Amino acid sequence: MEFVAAPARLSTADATFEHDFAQRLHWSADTDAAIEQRVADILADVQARGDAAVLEYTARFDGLSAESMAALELTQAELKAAFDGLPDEQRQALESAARRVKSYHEAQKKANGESWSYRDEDGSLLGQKVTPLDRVGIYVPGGKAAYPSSVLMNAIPAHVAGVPEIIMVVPTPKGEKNALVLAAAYVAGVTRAFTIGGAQAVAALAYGTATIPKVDKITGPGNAYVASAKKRVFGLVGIDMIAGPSEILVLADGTTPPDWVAMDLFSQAEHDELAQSILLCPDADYIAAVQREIDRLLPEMPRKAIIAKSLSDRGALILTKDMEEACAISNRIAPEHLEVSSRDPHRWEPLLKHAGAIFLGAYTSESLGDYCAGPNHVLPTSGTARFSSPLGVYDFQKRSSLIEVSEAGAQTLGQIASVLAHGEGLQGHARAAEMRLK
Ligand code: HSO
Ligand code: ZN
Repeated sequence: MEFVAAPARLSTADATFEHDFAQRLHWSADTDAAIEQRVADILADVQARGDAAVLEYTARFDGLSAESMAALELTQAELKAAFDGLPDEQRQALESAARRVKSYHEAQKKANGESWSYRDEDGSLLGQKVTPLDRVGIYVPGGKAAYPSSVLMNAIPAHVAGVPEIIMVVPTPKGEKNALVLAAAYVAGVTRAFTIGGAQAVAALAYGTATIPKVDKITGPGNAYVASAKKRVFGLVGIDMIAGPSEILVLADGTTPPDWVAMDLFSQAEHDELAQSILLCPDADYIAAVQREIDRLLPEMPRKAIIAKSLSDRGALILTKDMEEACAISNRIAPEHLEVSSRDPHRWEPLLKHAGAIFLGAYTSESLGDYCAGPNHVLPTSGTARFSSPLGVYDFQKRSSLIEVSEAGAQTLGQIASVLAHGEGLQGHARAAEMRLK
């Protein structure tokens, strides 16, 4: 079977551009009502029956039967054995990636994850105290999207934030364990791990069972059932985000070898048929060259069927008037990953406001960011980079305000508060402030 990857060819000069552009970008995260109902039932059942319900669903959905939940726990010795059993090359790569991801998140913590305070003119202390969450749950998908790199990207920021207990769940259909996922859990410092998944695992983490500890927040990607379960337990626990299919947008000035750009477009397209790869470029000849490289390289790709479908259904090669216009369109898309494949990326970077991660220059392949550059690969998708940020240390911390009013401060603030409290008709508030006035 021959596959064809035919991304839409758009030009901002065309009268139909706005219409075609809107059609390409459209993605609906609508969940199906049948899934919603099944998830609601599973959550209620796990809440009522705990371990017994989780064991039943695990046997039914994953073909993994066990007598007790304890039998589905992966021991630290098992995680370590998985790590020790890897080929040297994989062990070293995991460790190097983990080291770099850790350094990056340590810098992030230093820059915006520390407590602070100041004193005002009355000597009152005002500040913010940052504390880690006590216990978090990390959902790691099984099957075709079992990514050890995602174990690192979720667990390491939690660890750096100072979370003392990190509970990992990973569906393990028929009991077939993924050694790299287990090894990554070992390297990243996961506290406990269970071979459970789906909505039942999210429920177990959110409500707690006799065996699975109740967590304060659940992070990590998952299928439609997991996403729906996370939305439903939000409020009882925190969640990170509901991530959509992967996206890459390459902003090219035409100076990068076109086969590099073609492969970068493939790198996200190969994740999922719904993934989106877009090229924005002011040079029509270069766009044609990238399409030629797409055609040449596609047959070599093991995942060519997925790539061809993703590029043909959701991909686009867009000709712009100039680089400025390309930057403006990129901001409208607010992509998960944005590559500025240009000779002078720093000229364009100030114009780029909305993107989960920005990769500067021809050497900065997005795939390096997926594994080992250091920044997190859990990023806002579907335009949500307009208002949200990469997963980070801050997602595993919370802040408490600190206030210590001095005797002098009680006079200054007491008068203001008293006036406003009377204005709101709240006597108790007013008198609490007034009692401290001299
Ligand atoms: N690009 C994905 C993350 C990933 N890639 C994991 C490879 N492994 C996030 O959009
Ligand atoms: Zn990727």
